Amino acid sequence: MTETTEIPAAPSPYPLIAGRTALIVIDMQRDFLLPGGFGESLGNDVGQLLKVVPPLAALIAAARDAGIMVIHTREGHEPDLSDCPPAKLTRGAPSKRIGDDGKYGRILIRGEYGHDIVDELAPIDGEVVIDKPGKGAFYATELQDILTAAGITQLLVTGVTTEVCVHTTTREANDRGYECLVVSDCVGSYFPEFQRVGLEMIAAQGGIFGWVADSASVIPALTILAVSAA
Ligand code: C5J
Repeated sequence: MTETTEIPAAPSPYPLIAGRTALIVIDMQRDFLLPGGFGESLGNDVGQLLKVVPPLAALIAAARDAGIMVIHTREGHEPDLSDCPPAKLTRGAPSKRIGDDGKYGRILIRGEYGHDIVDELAPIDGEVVIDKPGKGAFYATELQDILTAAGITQLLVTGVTTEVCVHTTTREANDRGYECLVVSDCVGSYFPEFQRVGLEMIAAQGGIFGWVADSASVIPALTILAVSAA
């Protein structure tokens, strides 16, 4: 049985370890991705994020087949905004703010349609969904306790946006000792330049806070684990 395999990655091969690996899917929420939603109301091109959906759906399917734990996150706040710092709520001059009524319900508010994950990537029964008030998935959440209880040391990181919540979560995880591989075509930014530089930053300096590989490199390794586990 193969329990460890290597994924070709930058800056060096990444150790994929059965039973110690989780796939984390960050903030693939309607508010960020759908036309007419919050992301678009900020002037962003949501097409840059929507193109992540097909490769990420394939990666999630491969992870499920391999028995890899899949964890989803959602950025958002309580209806009374008690967990939204004023500095986050009032910053800038957007046409719509967190908590305002948007096309998909109150923006980034838990329980609203827009706050939930796009249909194509919906969690299945038994998968963990972390509701986070911040950009990082460790801040003010139960994520670390869940990973510790499951014996997870390796994280495959996906979702949006590359330079904000993906970076923040990867940096938080790296500081806590997790080995993070960011899957390049399964993360997305509204800004192509941020996508390119954001990925380069992770693997620079010998992998300063992680590894980077595309899903075409990750899925075959997951398939090896799936076949071995069968
Ligand atoms: C942002 C996120 N960009 N999920 N959220 O506000 O990256």
